Amino acid sequence: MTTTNDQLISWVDEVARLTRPARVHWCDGSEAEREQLIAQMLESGELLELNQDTHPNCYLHRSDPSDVARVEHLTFVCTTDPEDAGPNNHWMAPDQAHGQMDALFEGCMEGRTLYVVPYCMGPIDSPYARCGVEITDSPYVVVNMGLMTRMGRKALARIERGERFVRGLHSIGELDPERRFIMHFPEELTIKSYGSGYGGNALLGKKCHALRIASWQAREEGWLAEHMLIVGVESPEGETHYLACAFPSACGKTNLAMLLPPESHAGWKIWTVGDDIAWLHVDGSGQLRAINPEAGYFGVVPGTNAKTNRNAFDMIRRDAIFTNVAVTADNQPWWEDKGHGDPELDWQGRPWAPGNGKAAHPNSRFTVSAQQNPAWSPRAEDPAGVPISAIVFGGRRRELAPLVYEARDWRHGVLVGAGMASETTAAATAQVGVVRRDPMAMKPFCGYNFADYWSHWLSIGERTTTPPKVFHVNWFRQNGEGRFLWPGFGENLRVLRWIIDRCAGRAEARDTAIGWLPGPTDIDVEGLDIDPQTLESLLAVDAPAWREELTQIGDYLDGFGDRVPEALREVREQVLARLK
Ligand code: GTP
Ligand code: SPV
Ligand code: MN
Repeated sequence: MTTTNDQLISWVDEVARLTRPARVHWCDGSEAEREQLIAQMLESGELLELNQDTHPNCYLHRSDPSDVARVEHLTFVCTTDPEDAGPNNHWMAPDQAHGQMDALFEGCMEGRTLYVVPYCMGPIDSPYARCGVEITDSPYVVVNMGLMTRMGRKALARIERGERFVRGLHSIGELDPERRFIMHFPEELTIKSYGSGYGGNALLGKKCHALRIASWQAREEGWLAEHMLIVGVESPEGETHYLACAFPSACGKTNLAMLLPPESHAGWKIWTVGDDIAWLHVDGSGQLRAINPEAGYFGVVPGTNAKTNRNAFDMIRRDAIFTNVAVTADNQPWWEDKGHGDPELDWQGRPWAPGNGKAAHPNSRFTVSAQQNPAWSPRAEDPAGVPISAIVFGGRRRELAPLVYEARDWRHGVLVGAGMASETTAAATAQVGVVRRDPMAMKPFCGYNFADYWSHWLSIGERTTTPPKVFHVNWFRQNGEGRFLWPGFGENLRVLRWIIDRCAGRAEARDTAIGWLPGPTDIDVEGLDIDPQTLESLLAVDAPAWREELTQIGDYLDGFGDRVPEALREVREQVLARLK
């Protein structure tokens, strides 16, 4: 297989001259190709077979121990004008970045195969979908891209019809953290990634394309590329609302997108459209709609069990790739809070014993096709996407942020998103558990200046006939002993019900300084083991602490200077005034 697209041919030739691979393989995305790649990786040891009786077609990949998460400090946005990248990104001049990267890529594929991976982000016949081509020397990346995107012939056919495509060049290099960079050139729709084989650093369709480059394209073209799950909530009466929810990495998107209604909620159904990324458009009638650009899930493994997320637990028992989990004596995958079994070898393949710390890496992941999700929504293939009733922001915050509140209007909602903060997690290599500002859960992913991004968000609201309502949730409040106050997981449906009822004008709320909050009887807690004081503290607004928060948000916005939209500053002052 090759192509009729001259631009693609000359780019592949140019890259091959630079990287000097032993051979070039054009990926067609077929089952035979996938099987061949898996056989080859079993042979080389890049994949290990898991117990095929209990986990048919499941494999384990152990990544380099220094290469287990995204590397935000090595991720750059390279725009001509540094102001376009903004204080939220690391910046390097495009010429310098190309020079530095091309020096790393020189000869790096000697003895290896160069894979050309055409892919489509979004339903293959959707006008909202966008294509890309990733060149990589990692068969693990190819197989993961095959699960995570519409990869192969059909994507290439779209590109051959003449549409612009994102060029992503990737090599695992020497997997040396000192020779590792993830560079984005949004003006050229180009990505260069060297020295990592892990997730968001290497599967370039995901964070690099569908968020950093796409957010830039989205601003130019008038849409939004967001770090959001998309979920359909169907009531026993058959009414379905779709919500788009932005939570930072490892803060509950996959779990909420696949929520299993608790026994108390017979008749409710949850439909997963997407678990990580949403592309949002205002349609011809002024309705906000969303597609999921991805076709699979690259999900956090630890914590997944029959109680927290039965659907995910079942879904990963076949045709899944596990990265950095532990294994049991009979070669089944194992992780913390799996609920049964014991680890024999840890994620690095070392014998594990109690007291050795975690057996699975906290950022260990599964890769599976979305079609394996029992709650997968057929609307995920709808080229027009799904209509969005509400936007929900959320963070992981021990203190302060209540279980749920509603912004007064779209402008206030944009401030709520811009002012988000959350505790850091193992999804990125840095300190875990420190609260940091993470606007719209996009701190690591917005491909341009946040100040311009907030202006763009404001303009999207103006283009809708009725902007969706905006909410903020926090499943992660803790008591003094570090115990979660809210049961979370399936029980989060109770909060989604209040959100939907607010959208439909059916639910009560009380007016507070930070927005609309449910009163203690507005959320259905029947059958839940939660005492009234706990519920009260989950729904309390601590005015002095919020004054401090709004002051900090003001300082944060000031860091973006004059480009910050005036409307955002005004709303912040209004909220602060109400708190006094
Ligand atoms: P990324 O894939 O990194 O973007 O993460 P994500 O936002 O999809 O997070 P995910 O759903 O994988 O959850 C991350 C961790 O949070 C897992 O260990 C979950 O078990 C845990 N978690 C998810 N939802 C809840 C909840 O409602 N309550 C509590 N206490 N923990 C949760
Ligand atoms: C995240 O970190 O938000 C992820 C995992 O979804 S990764 O693909 O590594 O970015
Ligand atoms: Mn994510």
